[in-house]
Amino acid sequence: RDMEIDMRAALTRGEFLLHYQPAIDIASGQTVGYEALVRWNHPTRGVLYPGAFIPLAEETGLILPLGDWILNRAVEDLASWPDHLRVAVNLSPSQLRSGHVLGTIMRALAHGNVAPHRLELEITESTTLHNNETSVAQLHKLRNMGVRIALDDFGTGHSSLNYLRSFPFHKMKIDRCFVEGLGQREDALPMVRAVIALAHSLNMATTAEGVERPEQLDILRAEGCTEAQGYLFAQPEQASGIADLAQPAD
Ligand code: G
Ligand code: G
Ligand code: MN
Ligand code: NA
Repeated sequence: RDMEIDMRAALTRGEFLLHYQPAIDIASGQTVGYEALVRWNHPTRGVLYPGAFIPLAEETGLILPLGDWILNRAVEDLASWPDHLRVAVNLSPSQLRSGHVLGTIMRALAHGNVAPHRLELEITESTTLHNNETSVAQLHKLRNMGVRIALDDFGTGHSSLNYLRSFPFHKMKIDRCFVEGLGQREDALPMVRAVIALAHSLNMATTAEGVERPEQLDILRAEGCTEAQGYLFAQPEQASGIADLAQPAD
């Protein structure tokens, strides 16, 4: 419970921050956007990663104010970036179930005067999503506005083929456990190839996560994967440390 009290205080004290990791278009080599990843600069425990506090935030309902803060900050940051860049924000299922995320996003985009297609929402499968009307209705409205919707962590056991039928996602993010073995393990390539073919046959773009070695990128390029993210390109870091995020002077 101490952690819950700390987390409430952290929101008012401004202890949360976002790190950004680039997504690279594989064909052109250009950065096309950044995924926002939340961190908590805890006063005594140092910088905490999402695994250490998101589950508790979900249990206690604090994910709603925290999620709003994340969306507002990410869109505010995006408004200051060059127009060709997107931001991707991870959503918890409970944020969608709550029903107010649509309003938060519409206000944030309007306030920053940001085109909706520059925002991408990353959704992980949860069994509650397909049979929850509020979640599905909001996702459809967001998609109709032009916001992009990505299915995160595909293939991890939280996602199923059936899930792909429940919503027309723009993009599939291929979990790094599939990408890891490329060029090293024989079973890696057939899996990645099948996942890319499945996504593309459903008109979804693909992002390979956790790309760490040049040989992985070469294979992904040959397989027609759309985008790549991983330590090969950059670790997540604060926006202020990323040169590409400065507006070009004209
Ligand atoms: O670097 P990393 O430890 O940041 O992120 C681990 C996982 O935490 C991500 O895969 C993502 O699912 C989750 N995560 C990161 N940032 C956010 C966020 O802003 N909101 C939610 N709900 N989850 C996040
Ligand atoms: O689940 P989600 O994909 O949203 O979170 C991405 C997570 O993966 C973050 O915790 C991020 O720090 C981590 N990550 C990003 N690139 C790499 C990589 O190349 N290798 C590894 N091991 N982790 C990565
Ligand atoms: Mn993600
Ligand atoms: Na992921």
